[in-house]
Amino acid sequence: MLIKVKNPADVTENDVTDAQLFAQRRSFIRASGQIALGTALGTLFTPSIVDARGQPLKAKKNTRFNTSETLSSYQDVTSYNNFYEFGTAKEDPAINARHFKAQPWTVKVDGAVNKPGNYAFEDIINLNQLEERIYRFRCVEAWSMVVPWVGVSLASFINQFQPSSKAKYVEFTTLYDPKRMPGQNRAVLNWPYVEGLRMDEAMHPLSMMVVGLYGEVLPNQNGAPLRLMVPWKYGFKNIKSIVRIRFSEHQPKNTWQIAGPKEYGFYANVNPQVDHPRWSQKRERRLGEFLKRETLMFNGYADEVASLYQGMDLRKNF
Ligand SMILES: Nc1nc2c(c(=O)[nH]1)N[C@H]1C(S)=C(S)[C@@H](COP(=O)(O)O)O[C@H]1N2
Ligand SMILES: [Mo]
Repeated sequence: MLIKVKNPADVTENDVTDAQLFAQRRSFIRASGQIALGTALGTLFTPSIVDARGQPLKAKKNTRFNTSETLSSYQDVTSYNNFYEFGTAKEDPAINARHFKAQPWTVKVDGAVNKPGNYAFEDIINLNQLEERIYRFRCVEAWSMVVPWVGVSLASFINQFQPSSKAKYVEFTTLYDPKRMPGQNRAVLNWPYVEGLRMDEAMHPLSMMVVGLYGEVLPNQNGAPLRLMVPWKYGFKNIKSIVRIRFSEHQPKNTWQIAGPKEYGFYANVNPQVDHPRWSQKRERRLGEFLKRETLMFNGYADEVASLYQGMDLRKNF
């Protein structure tokens, strides 16, 4: 079934939070004891749930991908999330994904590829070859953060499957399991969540397959056990909890494009000159900061990626 939602901001908590989920959240907030109120975002209500930090991961700092900008706090990065499979409010994923089990995990690889198959997570991610990269991250909703991600280059990850010359695009799919992902019981999006990249975007050195952050295993709410990080694109391209990777000749339809084709395109490159139909994209609020800052073309990665889009009308290809 295909239900159209206008955009994340238009879905209020009341629309999507049933009584049971609400009760669960209340009792959790009571149990957690500590509640952080009044963040820079004003109305945000953030229970402090980050008590069980993840397992440490060994990762080599990749100094080529760095920034002198202040890192967003671990607390912000792990408690202010978009992951509609676990609820549509920013604090929902941290609460509702607490007991999600991201192991064992299998990824299906198919389509235009020489080594298709069902792969165990351990067989496609070498935990001894992880690197840390600090990237800016910019949500289409005009908030942003700076995060030390841990993972591998998406190119090296993809190359192990040997895509064929017919592979012009790569499509990623999130787990569909409403028992484990309670948000999928509501038709707020067309499940399962799907995203895609053009092959040259996927193979770009900035693109990353992420398995951790802040030197630790990826928290469930951030997309455990593996999610994309393509830092010059809006946040929604960075699909979480991936179970399928398909190579194809044709441009895939991504979930947000299906939900609102006038508002969300395939490319979703951060572009301050092209407004969202209902709000400006010129500025953004960095989590933890009060004053807005200017949004940079391609999220500040123009020198690296602008050539990928040479000759394309970025107003049409938004
Ligand atoms: N499967 C899935 N992936 C998803 C989403 C989602 O709802 N489901 N939300 C996207 C959006 S809109 C954003 S901004 C980022 C948020 O990532 P973070 O919670 O790690 O900051 O995840 C993206 N990936
Ligand atoms: Mo987003």
